[in-house]
Amino acid sequence: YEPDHRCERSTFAMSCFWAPEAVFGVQPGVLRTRVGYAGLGTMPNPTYQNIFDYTETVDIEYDPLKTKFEKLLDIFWKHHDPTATCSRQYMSIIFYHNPEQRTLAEASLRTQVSLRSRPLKTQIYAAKEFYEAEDYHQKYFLQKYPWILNMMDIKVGQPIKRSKLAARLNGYVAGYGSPQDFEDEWRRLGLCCEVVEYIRSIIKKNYKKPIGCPP
Ligand code: MHO
Repeated sequence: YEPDHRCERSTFAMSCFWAPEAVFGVQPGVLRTRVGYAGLGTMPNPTYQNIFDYTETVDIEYDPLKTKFEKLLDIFWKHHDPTATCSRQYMSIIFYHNPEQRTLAEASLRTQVSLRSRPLKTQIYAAKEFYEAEDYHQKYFLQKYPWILNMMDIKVGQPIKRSKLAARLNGYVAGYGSPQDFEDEWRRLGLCCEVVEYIRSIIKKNYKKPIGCPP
């Protein structure tokens, strides 16, 4: 696959990881997404059934010339409730990968504290081990549409985790990308007419009431 000359990572935990992967996947400048487990656990190799002290997390690769960490932070705050009391599995965490991300994360937390009346539960940690989740959690919403995966030759497993196309389509089918965004970009994505038609119909149904995580 083509290497990315500009690529940075950002990592967030914001409750069930299915929806955040879709939200971030469709943002301009986001290149790849995958879901997994990170945070306070110390045991090796957590799984969904045996998550130990880890937290559901989304890991993002982005092009820093096309989006900014600040923008991703805005999305983080907008798409979950950082004041909610949650179990360890569903904590609100910003994982920083370098000192700049840490500074920006801390500043944005201070801003949020000043804007909200309820105390925030969000933690800021240095990014450490990220354990990929099981295949069926990756691009969870897109996997509901095996016909699309088949048409675009996206295989579940390593390919769907690395696929830039899968990251975007997962966001669109989940309702996080607008019809206009899709019209502007489908040609660049290399989609054929039948797939475009089908995804249009799904966006029409899901946009503005995006699919969140069922309990
Ligand atoms: N209530 C959902 C949450 C899934 S999310 C990956 C379920 O148990 O299926 O935690």
